[in-house]
Amino acid sequence: LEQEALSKVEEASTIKELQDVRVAYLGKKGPITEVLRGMGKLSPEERPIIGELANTVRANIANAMEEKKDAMERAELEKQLAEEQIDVTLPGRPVAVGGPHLLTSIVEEIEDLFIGLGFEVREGPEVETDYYNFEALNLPKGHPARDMQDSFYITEDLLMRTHTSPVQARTMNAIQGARPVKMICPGKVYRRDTDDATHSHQFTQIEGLYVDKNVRMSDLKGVLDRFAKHMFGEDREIRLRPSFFPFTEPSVEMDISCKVCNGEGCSVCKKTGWIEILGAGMVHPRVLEMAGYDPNEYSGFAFGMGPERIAMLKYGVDDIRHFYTNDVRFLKQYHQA
Ligand code: FA5
Repeated sequence: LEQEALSKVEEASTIKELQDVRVAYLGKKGPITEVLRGMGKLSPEERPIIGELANTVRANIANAMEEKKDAMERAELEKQLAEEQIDVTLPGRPVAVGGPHLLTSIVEEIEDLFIGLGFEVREGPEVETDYYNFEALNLPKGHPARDMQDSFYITEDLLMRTHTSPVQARTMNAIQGARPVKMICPGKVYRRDTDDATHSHQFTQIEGLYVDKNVRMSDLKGVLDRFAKHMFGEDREIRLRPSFFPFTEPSVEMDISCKVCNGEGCSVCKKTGWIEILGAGMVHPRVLEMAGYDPNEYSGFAFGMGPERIAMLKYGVDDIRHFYTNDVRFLKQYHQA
């Protein structure tokens, strides 16, 4: 019996089979239990001999099972370890890493420059009231200059802001002439412009405003000159041309001298050698007054630029739509390592 059971244990190839052998030989209905149960019928001389024999057989079978079970578990573990082995010498799989959008990088670069010049960064709502977008900027209802910025209206009094200039009005209005202001405001703006290589119906602007006692046009020119040289190189010149904005007087547009250099030398990027990048001027006395500043005491300058156009010039991007179509091949070219 013992031999038979041991060879069954040996043959068992799964834990389940081993369990079956245990039930068959050592279980309640198994032969050994039966022998032990029948002990009472034996003579007193036979009892210890048979008892001891039965117990030994039981212990031997149980030990063999235990060993077999251990061996099976070890084999299972080894198999698992072999299957799950990691080859640390294999090359890693590259993970796709994103990076800031070119426009984000340009805006941050401009912000850093102006923060260094003492400007605070402000924000304002993209859904704006007619009052702040136009009226507070000296553009009353019916003013023909409203047509310069064709607008997306939501209601009669609410629209998608057409420029970042309302944030000037909001900032000054909150202070009510109590102290100077020196801020820039980057953000999205919206116009009913037809999309083409240099126009987008939604684009970015960065507004700048400096109001204090004795702020002069030469301060504006100095700040803009620093900006141009920082963004495009120390050899760049700026030129201010007379222009018109209802919220500034006098108003100017700023051109920057532009050279494009390649292997064959340098040439100017436009026939004139100058390219326009922003609008600016001295804050109109009416605008100061409406926001609670005394124009006899305070003066200021303001400017508004389009960072897409600046990035296009700086990096030779030929179409503004590249900023908004999210073609990864375009975006990747400008990721810094
Ligand atoms: C304005 O929006 C004035 N608020 C700027 C200003 C601020 C003047 C403060 C004076 C004082 P303008 O409409 O010219 O001005 O737009 C300013 C800049 O935004 C332009 O120089 C250009 O760089 C950019 N821009 C204008 N329209 C578009 C467009 N459709 N797509 C992309 N960029 C545009």
